[in-house]
Amino acid sequence: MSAAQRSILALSGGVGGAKLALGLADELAPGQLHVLVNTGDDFEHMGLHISPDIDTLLYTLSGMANEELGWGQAGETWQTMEALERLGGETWFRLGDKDMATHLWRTRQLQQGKSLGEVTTGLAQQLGVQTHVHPMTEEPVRTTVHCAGENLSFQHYFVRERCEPKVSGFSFEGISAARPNRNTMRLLQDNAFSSVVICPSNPFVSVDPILQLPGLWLALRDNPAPVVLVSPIVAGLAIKGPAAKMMAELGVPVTALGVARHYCARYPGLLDYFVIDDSDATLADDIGKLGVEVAVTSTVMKNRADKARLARFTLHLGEAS
Ligand code: FO1
Repeated sequence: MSAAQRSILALSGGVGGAKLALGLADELAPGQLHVLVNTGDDFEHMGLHISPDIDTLLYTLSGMANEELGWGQAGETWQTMEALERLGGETWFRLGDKDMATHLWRTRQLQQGKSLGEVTTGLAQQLGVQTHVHPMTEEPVRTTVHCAGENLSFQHYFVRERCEPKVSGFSFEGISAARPNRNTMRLLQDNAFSSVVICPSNPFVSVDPILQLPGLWLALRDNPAPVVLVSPIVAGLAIKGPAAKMMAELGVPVTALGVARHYCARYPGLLDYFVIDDSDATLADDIGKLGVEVAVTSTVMKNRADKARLARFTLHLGEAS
C-alpha cells in the first residue's frame, strides 16, 4: 500500500492531544487513524472506573465534547451531582448526568470481563467514531504527582487540589508490570503505520506514561515510520493545562526548547521531527542541535480548520521522509 493509504498512529492525552487527533481524523480516511491514549489518569471513583483521556478523545472525535470545560459532554446537566451533594456524597470530581452513563456502562462491561480495549472499541462504535482508539495498556498504570511532602493521585492533584501544589516529580505506579497495547504493537511490527504523530499533550502526565511502557518507545524508535512531535508549549505558554507550571516547578525552561530537551534526553533517537510555532522560530537552531529536524508553522488550534491544517502539516512531514 502507498503511504497515502497506510495507517497513522497518534499518541494522545488530555485536551491538546484530542484537538490534533480530531484534525488528523478530519484529514484521513475513516479508520486510517489509530490513537494510543494515556490511561495514567484513570481511577476508581465511587465504584466507577473512570478513563478521562479516553473519554475526552471519544467525545471530541464524536463532536460531543464540552469545549468550555475541556472534559465531559456538551449540553450537560448536573442533577445527579446536586442530589449526591444533598446526600453528602463526594462531588469534587464533577460527573454530568450524560457522562455518568459512560462511566456506568464502562464499569459494568469491565465487571463482566470485557477488556478496557474492547469496552473502548464498543464505546467508539456507539458514538460513531471510526478512529481506532487504543488504551495505552490493559494493566493498571496510575500517575502519581510528587509534591513537596506528599504524593498525590493524579485526579487529586489535577481536580481536588486544582494543580496548585508545587510538583517535584512524577511516577507511574504499575508501569513496570504493564504491557503496551497489543494491537498497536502488532501493527508496529507489521509496519502498518506510515508515520507516528505525538500530539501536543502534557509531556510529563500525558505522553511520558505512554512512552515509558516497557518496550514502547524503543519500538517506535526502531520502526521505519518517522515520529513527529508537536510542541505543547507555544511562546512560553501551555495552551491549556498545567504543563507550563510543572516545567517551571521542575526547573525546566518553559519553552519549546525545554520540551525538546525533555524528550531528547529521555528518548534519544526517537524523534525525527519537532514541530514548533511561528512565535518560537528563533529556537529552531538550538532545537536542531539536539538531532531533530525542526519544522515551523502555526500550531495554535483555535478552530476546526486550524486543527486540520496542523494535522496536514504533520502528515506531510511524515510523508516527506
Ligand atoms: N477536571 C476538572 O478540573 N474538574 C472536574 O470535576 C472533572 C471531572 C471530570 C469527569 C470526567 C472526566 O472524563 C474528566 C473530568 N475532568 C475534570 C478532567 C480530568 O481530570 C482531566 O481530563 C484528565 O484527567 C487530564 O487531562
